[in-house]
Amino acid sequence: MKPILRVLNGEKLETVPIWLMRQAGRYLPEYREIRQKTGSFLDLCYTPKLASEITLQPIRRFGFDAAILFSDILVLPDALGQEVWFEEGLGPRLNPITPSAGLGVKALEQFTSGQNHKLNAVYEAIRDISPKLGGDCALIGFAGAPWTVASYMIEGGATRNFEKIRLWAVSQPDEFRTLIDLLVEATSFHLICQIEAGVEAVQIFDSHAGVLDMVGFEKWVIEPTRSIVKNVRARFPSVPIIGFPRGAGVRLLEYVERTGVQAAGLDQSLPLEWVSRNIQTKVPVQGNLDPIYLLSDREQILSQTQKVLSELSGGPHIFNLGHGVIKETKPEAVEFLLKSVRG
Ligand code: 1CP
Repeated sequence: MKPILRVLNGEKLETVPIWLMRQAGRYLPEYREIRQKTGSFLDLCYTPKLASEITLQPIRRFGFDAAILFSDILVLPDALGQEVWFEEGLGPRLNPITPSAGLGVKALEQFTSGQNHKLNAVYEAIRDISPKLGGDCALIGFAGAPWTVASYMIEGGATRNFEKIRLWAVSQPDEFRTLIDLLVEATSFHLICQIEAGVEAVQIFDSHAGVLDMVGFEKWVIEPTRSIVKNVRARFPSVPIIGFPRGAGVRLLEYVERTGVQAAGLDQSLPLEWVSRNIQTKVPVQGNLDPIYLLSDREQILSQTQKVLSELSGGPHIFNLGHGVIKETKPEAVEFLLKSVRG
């Protein structure tokens, strides 16, 4: 079994396997070159040959233990019929949905029946990548969690306060639940299709889980994730599911226990001593190194990497960052990180 999959199945390995969130992307000159030649970011995601090539770029350059499919969490609302585009410097933009206008169930039916299915290009990319990966490198698929995806759908893009979505969730919880239920179905379907196409593990990114209070966290992070895990397991009982509820803090414990994810992603805010006692005794863990260290000097990269490695040495561990690689990161720093982890 490939090292990452062994760890996800609970093994503790002498040499800790490594991959990085956003390991493909703008810090790599070979990515920028393709990006410049192609119309839009979504065109990259929907052109299987390009998405495949970009997925493989960091594997060729660094030899990570896993490739993460090059795509985005926002292909889902796009495929459901909401307009999504990416503006240079501004990030993702969407035509925001409102409680009354909402998204219809028809969109979901069309989506899950495969008619006008934009995401077929994503699955085709997976089928292109799989045979090109070396023996020990696993392919990871992913989706955004319903709360995080809904935040972009309702706010219309990146936001600091998430006030529109938080207000909608507390003032019209029934309508909001309809949206979340729709996303649970669509996300489960999207993950299952990725596994059918060849990914060997999946990660659920809940990047904005941390803005909710405890009531909201239960309803809109834990419950939907638990349903997705159940749906995917019903089809593929043994494909590992990694949950990454960023900003969950101590609620990560409840998240792990109640959602049933097979491994936990760690943001950089979590104290590793707490993680090793409370989380790593239950599931394999991945992450935590603040990506900012990769913009710092080698001494810091080495010492902080060793700190993470030693604090998580008591159980199954996959090395990763606490969030995505920052665009200004030098490829040499990533190279050095890999050397530091592999010794
Ligand atoms: O070239 C460009 O300008 C596009 C930059 C870019 C890239 C490389 C975006 C826009 N998305 C991606 C790829 C991407 N997004 C991957 C590919 C695989 C890899 O990790 O290498 C993945 C897994 C994502 C997931 C994603 N997209 C998340 C979850 C993880 C996280 O970063 O918290 C989120 C929140 C998004 C939305 C998104 N897409 C792009 C940007 C800049 C953002 C974030 C916007 C914000 O700050 O809210």
